[in-house]
Amino acid sequence: MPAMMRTAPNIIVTGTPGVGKTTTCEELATKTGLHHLNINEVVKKHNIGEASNDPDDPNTKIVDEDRLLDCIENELEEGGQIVDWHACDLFPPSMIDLVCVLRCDNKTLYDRLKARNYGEKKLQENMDCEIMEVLLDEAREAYDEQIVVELRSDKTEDMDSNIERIEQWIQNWKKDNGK
Ligand code: DAT
Repeated sequence: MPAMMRTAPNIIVTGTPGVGKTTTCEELATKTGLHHLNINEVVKKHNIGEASNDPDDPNTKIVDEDRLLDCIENELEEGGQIVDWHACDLFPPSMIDLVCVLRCDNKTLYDRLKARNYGEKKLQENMDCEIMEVLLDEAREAYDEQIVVELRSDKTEDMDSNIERIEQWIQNWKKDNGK
């Protein structure tokens, strides 16, 4: 469905676990009235994640992406979704208006993941993911480069300015699309 049919834009907030997706999305949803579409919650609610076989990491779920898309298709069509997920290339580009990739410096991310009691292997995998810019590459490959923005999320001030910037972008989108 073309963007102008949507009531409000669909925005993906992605990045390595711990960069600040959920905190950013929650505050953005409160400030803008858009809906925080937390994919972790969707996976739980519809029971579409299978436990991985990794004995070091029994809590990580492998998600059936086709079923996930079926579950959220209506919401994406309607628009006004802030999609919170650590992957982004499964969402159809025609339904996405902006992709924000949050980034975090190594030391800060390490501390945040440590505070979550991640095991050494999972911690290292996620650190590698951030260092190798995996999510940024994924976003740039899946979407038009013009709609992909990289945002630092090291400090509280970063989060505040990211939210302000996205709020402003939403207002402009609405003006441009006659909403
Ligand atoms: P994610 O959803 O990407 O896994 P989160 O929103 O749960 O990340 O944030 C992880 C922790 O880090 C949480 O305690 C909030 C904190 N945090 C995230 N981004 C931050 C920032 N820019 N400034 C200060 N704290 C931040």
